[in-house]
Amino acid sequence: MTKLIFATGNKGKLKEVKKIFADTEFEIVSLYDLGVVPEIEENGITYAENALIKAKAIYEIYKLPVIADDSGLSVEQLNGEPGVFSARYAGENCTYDDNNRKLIKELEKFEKPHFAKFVCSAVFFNGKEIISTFGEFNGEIISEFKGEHGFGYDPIFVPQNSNRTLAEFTSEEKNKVSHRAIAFEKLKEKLLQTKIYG
Ligand code: ITT
Repeated sequence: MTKLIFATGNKGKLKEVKKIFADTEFEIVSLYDLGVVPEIEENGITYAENALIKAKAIYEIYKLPVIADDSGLSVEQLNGEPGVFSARYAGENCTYDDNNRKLIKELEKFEKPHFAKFVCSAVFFNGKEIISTFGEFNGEIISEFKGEHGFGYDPIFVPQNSNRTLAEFTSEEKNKVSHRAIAFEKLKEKLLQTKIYG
């Protein structure tokens, strides 16, 4: 097995990405497995920059191949917000619930539907090579919470052509269609094609 450290403190992401790599020769090692989940300052302007900042920070500690993702929600009527600030939309140390309530409140003054998309920029870094991929997932934000699965904005995000929120999807269903699934499936393919890992 080839070890790949996943540079995330987000357990929801970790669960999803572990499943995506489950059928490969890659073993996803989490920061929790390693016992330290460092605070990394995400001061990039784009998702791709932030993903690489996380990957490089963890590579510098362990000198092993790393994958990372930076992701978020872009709402059309809010000109793309919360965007790269999705994790801290309602302020430092806020909960997913705080973020969802703030978003619903912000959207009260706009007509429905509130079109939105999740985006995910995934990256691999092994000290030399960088591989980046991207995934998007369209839907709309609703003003009530539904479902118990997933994390983050999933309970208020209804994917296009669905009548359920993403939190009502099972993890298997979400992992077939989500922004993260798209980005990491592409990353997996590129890693297998190029054989540069290690
Ligand atoms: P790491 O940086 O440690 O990976 P994080 O949660 O801070 O974890 P990001 O900076 O990439 O990750 O912010 C992503 C935020 O966007 C996340 O906290 C959610 O609020 C939201 N988000 C991203 N993907 C999501 C998904 O699949 N479902 C729901 N919300 C999502």
